[in-house]
Amino acid sequence: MKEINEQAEIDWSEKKVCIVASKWNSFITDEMLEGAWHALKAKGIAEKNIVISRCPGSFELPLACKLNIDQLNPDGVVAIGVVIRGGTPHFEYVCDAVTRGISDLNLSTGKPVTFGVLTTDNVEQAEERAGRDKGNKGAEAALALCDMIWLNESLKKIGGN
Ligand code: DLZ
Repeated sequence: MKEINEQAEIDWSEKKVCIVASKWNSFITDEMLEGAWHALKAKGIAEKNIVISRCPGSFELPLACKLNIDQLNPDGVVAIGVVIRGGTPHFEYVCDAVTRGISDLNLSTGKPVTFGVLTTDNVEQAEERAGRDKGNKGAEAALALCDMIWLNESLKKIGGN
């Protein structure tokens, strides 16, 4: 059995990452964006290599991430949004679209796009997950992205590309 070495070297200062945050529920997405930014900085990614942009709502996240990939060619993207259940089926439609859109984007572009999108029943649940009681899902998505970038780099080395 051949297992990839967990200690494989990677120069994070050379990596370029985009964070795309939705403006809808920005009082929560801003906290998640900050969490993601700090997590990337702590990893060693240079400030100049962290590009932040915003889109109107979570529905627009997949295209906004794709535009970042097409125009900036980053190593990966963190998508940040908050969808809160209301009294109409809108919640399901937006959740469906953003989940499928981001998942498709990973496969169609071959670039990691991680899912920092909260889908909650109410504002309290979202706030808890944006830096209060239950961690910061923006930071978690940023670290997941670093894991995927690392995996790609490690496989590249093994494959000799
Ligand atoms: C319209 C809408 C609603 C009702 N709720 C949310 C939400 O909870 N979270 C979110 O990110 N976006 C919401 N939106 C906006 C849609 O994502 C989208 O921006 C609009 O339908 C315009 O395409």
